[in-house]
Amino acid sequence: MSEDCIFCKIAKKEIPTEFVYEDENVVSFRDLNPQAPVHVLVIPKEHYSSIREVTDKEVFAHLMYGVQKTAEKLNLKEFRTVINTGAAAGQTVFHIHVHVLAGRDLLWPPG
Ligand code: DGP
Repeated sequence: MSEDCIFCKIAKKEIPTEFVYEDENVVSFRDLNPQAPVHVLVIPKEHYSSIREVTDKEVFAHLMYGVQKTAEKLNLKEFRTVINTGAAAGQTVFHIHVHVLAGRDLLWPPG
């Protein structure tokens, strides 16, 4: 737990949040500022600021499993996953998270 980390507080249920998926390692929940009709964040319960700070490779497996289970729960067949690393790449919350986006044209690169 990192003090003042909003995602740690969500994972610890200190901020009431409806989870799409939860297991012993990860939770997922809807993004506050959705960029697509479906926009869910998958986070580990353990605090790591970004992909760069992860020291246990199991965390990556837990995150991807959380993505799979989240997609299953929401019946998503096609979706995009995004991980922003660092402010210049658009990271604003420094607790690693995987964005799961669906429900609109998500082809990349656009156009
Ligand atoms: P990123 O830019 O990759 O760091 O994404 C952070 C996302 O987190 C951003 O899309 C908005 C979302 N977010 C920030 N604070 C909260 C919060 O308190 N609750 C929820 N559900 N989402 C949040």
